[in-house]
Amino acid sequence: MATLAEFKTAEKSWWCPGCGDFGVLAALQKALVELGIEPENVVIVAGIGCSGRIGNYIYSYNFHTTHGRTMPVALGVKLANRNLTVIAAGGDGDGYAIGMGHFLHAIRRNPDITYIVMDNHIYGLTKGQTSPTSDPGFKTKTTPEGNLERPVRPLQLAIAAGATFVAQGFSSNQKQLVRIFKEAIAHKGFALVNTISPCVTFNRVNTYDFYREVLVDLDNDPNYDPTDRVAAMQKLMETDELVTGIIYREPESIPFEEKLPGFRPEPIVNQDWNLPREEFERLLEAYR
Ligand SMILES: Cc1ncc(C[n+]2csc(CCOP(=O)(O)OP(=O)(O)O)c2C)c(N)n1
Ligand code: SF4
Repeated sequence: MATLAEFKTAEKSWWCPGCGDFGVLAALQKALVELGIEPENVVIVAGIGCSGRIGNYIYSYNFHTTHGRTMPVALGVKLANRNLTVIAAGGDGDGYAIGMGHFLHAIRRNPDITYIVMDNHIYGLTKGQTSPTSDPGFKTKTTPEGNLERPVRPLQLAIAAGATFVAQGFSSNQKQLVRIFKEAIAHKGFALVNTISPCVTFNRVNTYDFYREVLVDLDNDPNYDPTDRVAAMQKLMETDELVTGIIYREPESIPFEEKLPGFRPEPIVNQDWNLPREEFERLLEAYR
């Protein structure tokens, strides 16, 4: 079984000291070790952003894709080889601005992919512009007079789109984050883990202290039922999404790839795709 050290790479981190993304990285490596998954069976599909560097620091396969396109790439990987553990990761800009269309349609399809959004309410890599999750009134280089837009609420959107697993973690709550990642990876279907991951350089409002003050931990509520979709939506609306824990989980989820017509348990990558000559000619005929 792989150890924590075996999931680390020799690459020196490029993140600012104190960046929340360190906590996300550490929790993900720990979750993979505790689940007994081997590095050669993991594919990180990362977007563009500070957060997208996460794949460089995990010893596994890493597909650093273009901005906002983690979802179609991750789906392609999963369809080609469903035996792989596919983890998509990126920022709130990557997932909820340019990648928003892919995000909602990935949820509808429910492939067995874990999607970790490292949400810092700002564009970090491009040095501090307003993002879709930025608070109203938030002042940045693109909104010097304060953000005029209402923020996207990704957890409510995910529930409304039919998500089968929705959770929120906080990068400084390692114990809970490791548990959430383990459950998300083990879930049979699409698992969204929005992870609050403060940007200490460009966001001086949504800080670690701010979140420690306002976050409500669902683990402390024995009456909360994460299998009740309506209750999940209500909780998110009541708390304005300032919660951590597993918000919703559908116990009977069947992943997209298993519902495809002609599904065969053997991954496509291992199937014999040599067509007999006559069959190949017959297929070509349709295009002549
Ligand atoms: C197609 C395209 N548009 C815009 C950019 C510029 N760009 C790079 S990263 C980024 C946003 C970064 O913010 P986020 O996704 O929240 O990640 P963070 O850096 O905060 O982790 C943008 C707009 C790009 N690289 N490609
Ligand atoms: S700019 Fe922000 S998000 Fe990027 S590495 Fe630094 S602290 Fe992290």
